[in-house]
Amino acid sequence: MSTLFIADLHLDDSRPQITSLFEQYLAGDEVRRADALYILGDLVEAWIGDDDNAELPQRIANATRGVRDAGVPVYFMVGNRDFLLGETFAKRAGLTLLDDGAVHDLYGTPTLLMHGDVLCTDDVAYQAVRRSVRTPEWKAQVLAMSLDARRAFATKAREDSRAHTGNTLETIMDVNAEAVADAMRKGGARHLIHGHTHRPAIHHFDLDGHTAERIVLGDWYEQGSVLRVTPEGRELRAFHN
Ligand SMILES: [Mn+2]
Repeated sequence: MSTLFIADLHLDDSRPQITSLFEQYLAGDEVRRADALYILGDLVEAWIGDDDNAELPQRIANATRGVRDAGVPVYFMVGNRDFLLGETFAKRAGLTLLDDGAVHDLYGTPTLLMHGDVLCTDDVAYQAVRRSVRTPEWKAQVLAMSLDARRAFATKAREDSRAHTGNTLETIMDVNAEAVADAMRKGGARHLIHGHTHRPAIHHFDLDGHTAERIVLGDWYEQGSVLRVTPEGRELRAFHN
């Protein structure tokens, strides 16, 4: 029995070896024997809409569909790079969409699942941008643009993001401890799994007199990274092909 968690793959045509690693991993025994696979956001570097006719979305759909067809549920939560991913692609790719902040039972342990960006409350500039682009109006406006215009828009957004990341202190881009505690209280969970910060670790801390746990998933820029949860424990590891 095992449940697998991945996030922040940032799949992109500029890193073809990582796309291959993703396909190999999803076709392999660890995934095919799992109880479920969770993808907690930023699966791709940029998502311009479910109608994107490029090769990468099709390869992703084939890979996740294969897992689903093998009888392993694949859960997907959007991140800040792929929040335009919707039901149309989810259906095609065999994904079950999850809301950010969903609580799932993992072998008897209620566990809060998040992408992680909403926890970075010290980054005020980012949170303001997030609020403005997550409205139905903004999404509708962008999705009404041509695919070419959206590709250009995504390139610009990535440059802006890189500039912001380069100009912002490391501590500001990490999670805020109070935001973490609030989210866990609200979810009624003492276990949290998230990605986004690219700082893979298993943290323990006190939450209202109880030991709480926060697991941060690793990114896939240069290798694979997975959290494997079993009834006996959990293991966070990086791997190559
Ligand atoms: Mn992210």
